[in-house]
Amino acid sequence: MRNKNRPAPSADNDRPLASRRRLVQGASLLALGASPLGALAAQAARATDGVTLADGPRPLVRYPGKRPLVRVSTRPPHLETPFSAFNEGPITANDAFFVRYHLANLPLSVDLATYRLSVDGHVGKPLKLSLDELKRLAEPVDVVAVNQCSGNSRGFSEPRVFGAQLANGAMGNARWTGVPLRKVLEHAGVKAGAKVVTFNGMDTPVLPGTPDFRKSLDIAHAMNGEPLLAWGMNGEDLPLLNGYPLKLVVPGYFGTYWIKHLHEIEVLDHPFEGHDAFFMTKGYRVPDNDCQCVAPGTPAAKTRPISTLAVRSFITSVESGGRLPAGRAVELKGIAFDGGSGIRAVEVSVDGGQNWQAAKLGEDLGRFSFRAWHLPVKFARKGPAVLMVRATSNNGETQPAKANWNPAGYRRNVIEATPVTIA
Ligand SMILES: Nc1nc2c(c(=O)[nH]1)N[C@H]1C(S)=C(S)[C@@H](COP(=O)(O)O)O[C@H]1N2
Ligand SMILES: [Mo]
Repeated sequence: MRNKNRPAPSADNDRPLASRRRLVQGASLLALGASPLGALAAQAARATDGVTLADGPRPLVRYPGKRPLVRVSTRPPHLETPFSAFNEGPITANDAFFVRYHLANLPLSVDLATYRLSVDGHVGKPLKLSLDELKRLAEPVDVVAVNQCSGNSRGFSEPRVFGAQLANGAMGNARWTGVPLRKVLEHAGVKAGAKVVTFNGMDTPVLPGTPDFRKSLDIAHAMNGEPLLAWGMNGEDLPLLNGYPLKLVVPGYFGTYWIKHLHEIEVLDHPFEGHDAFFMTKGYRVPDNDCQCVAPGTPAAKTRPISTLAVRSFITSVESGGRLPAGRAVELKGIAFDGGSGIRAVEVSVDGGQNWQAAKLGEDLGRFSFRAWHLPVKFARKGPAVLMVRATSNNGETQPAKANWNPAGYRRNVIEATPVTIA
């Protein structure tokens, strides 16, 4: 039961944490010295990202190691990638990658001399590893995978839903380098009867009543070779705000499982329950049915933890309200992705969904990655036009024409419509 004096924990389906307490001072985020985290965000030159949702215009702000990003909230930092960054290619640059935290006591620096990853619980040999020891534990592997927030695009939900009003910038695609979680668990010797594996990062709640941000994976998933303990992002160390020095990467799964500043792994021989399991048992849940949706405005009778990404696609070369020339070839460009079967086809409509043409797919960076697409089109007439894009995955899933709705605004994947002017 929720204590009345307790602030509501900020799951992506909940109201943002409202606490007036100042952030612990004294640590330093990169070279900025001892400053409250809020002050680390400098207003960027351009005022807003041009998207206005229910919370009003969204300023661009600058954090250490980041280009100007869209401010969703400051404490804890919640920053979106400006949509134009997705037109730079299928890999999202580290300095453009979105940032999401639930707890305001986040590590402002991490000292590798004292950092340790612990692996314990239902194992034969508990481990305490420095980052160097982890790197030597197994052959490093790479995976290109999309990290997308469950609530990405939630701000477009109709009727409106609670939670951070996000546009489409709470996603990104990177090449992650690390060791398979399986190798580390094998090293620790998972005992018979293991059920789930839990993950915890170094960030902690400001108030004692707020649950810690912990997530879990079923033992079979944890051992299937896909989840990675990653220290590398696009060939560099993880940016601090994206989880330095170590992040759990769960290809195909929503970002909520991708624990940042990972320092505790625990194997359980029983279900993960209680206060510590808030973000599994109360937050980040979807209606327990095929569409993971309910009739708009209604509650879900039965829920389950959110899991894999739904198939999606975007036009990136022109944004809503943009202008394109009439009478000559225009190259439309964009991205598509799904939860891990890979993209089979991308189709584009330039007439509001009446006719569809197949786009050309770009380089295949792996089934968990953004897949670039492009298509040359020509507009004969001047005036308004509505562009649309629709992806189909290798497992046959395609995007709905009408948005699915659920109370948290999770997993939105409606076919995007981009109104433009042909001039
Ligand atoms: N330690 C920690 N890890 C976390 C979170 C958090 O609050 N704390 N938020 C999760 C959520 S909901 C998302 S969407 C992703 C965002 O990853 P990013 O900030 O690296 O983009 O981090 C996940 N991992
Ligand atoms: Mo998220």
